[in-house]
Amino acid sequence: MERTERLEAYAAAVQEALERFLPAADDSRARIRDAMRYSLLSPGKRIRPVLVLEFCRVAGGRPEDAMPFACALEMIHCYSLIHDDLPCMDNDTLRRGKPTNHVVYGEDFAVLAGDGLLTHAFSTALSSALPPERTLAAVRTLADAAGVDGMLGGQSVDVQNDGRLASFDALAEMYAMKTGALLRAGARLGCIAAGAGEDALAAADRYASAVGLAFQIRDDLLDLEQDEAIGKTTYPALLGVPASRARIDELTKEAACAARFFADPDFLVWLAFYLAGRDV
Ligand code: GRG
Repeated sequence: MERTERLEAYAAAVQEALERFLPAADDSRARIRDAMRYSLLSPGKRIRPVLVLEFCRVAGGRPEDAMPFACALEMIHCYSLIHDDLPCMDNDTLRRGKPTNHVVYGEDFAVLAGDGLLTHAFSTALSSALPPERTLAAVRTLADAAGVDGMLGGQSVDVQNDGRLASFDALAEMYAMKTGALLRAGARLGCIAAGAGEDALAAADRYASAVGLAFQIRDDLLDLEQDEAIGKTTYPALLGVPASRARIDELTKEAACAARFFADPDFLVWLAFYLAGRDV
């Protein structure tokens, strides 16, 4: 299968599964269900679930067995975007080419939709038919990645410092939590679903750590092009644009090297380069 075809096939399978895991219903809670579906089903790149499915495949499992973990991770990512867009955070009005959740449903329902997705992520992961010890490890991975030692921790450091970090190391640490934690969880969840050993988990972690930082530096460069993040500590603000681009190249090569632990790494290698050059 061509790499772009594989990416599209994964994204389509995720879309169909998300729809299934989050059914619509014309009941007294139709509004909260609608608010959750509005953001979850809107067209994201689905990078995190794609990592889950592909790491499951390269680690010797069947991608479809990892789908509950993949969808759970996308639900957590989507909750974070809804809350990040709120007036009390970034106050954004557009996301994935559409009005943000609070613009459509109001701040109250946007908070509830985020809470609903976070909670539903755990029941989705628990619906896995894999052996219980794998499901338990996946739930632990999701909780750790989302919580104070992961994405939420990174977001709170960012908010507390109003986007101005004291040092390069502090910035890198904040990014590793805010953006890196869910990407690392994606790679890890795929390996867990496949029942892979510690060596595979370590290679997956190296791959996703490098891809995660490259992804975030790319985001900084995109923000710079669009005059966003003015006055904030970012990679290009600290290192300059050429050195930031060079760092993305280095990290992408590191990711490719880590992917070669697995027998069939072509798609992961391509994905690392694709994400490093993305324009959205
Ligand atoms: C509010 C608890 C809480 C956390 C928010 C993820 C996050 C933490 C904030 C998003 C800020 C941001 C734009 C970070 C840059 C990297 C990033 C996570 C971009 C969005 O992810 P994509 O590009 O989005 O994968 P799509 O829409 O494709 O899923």
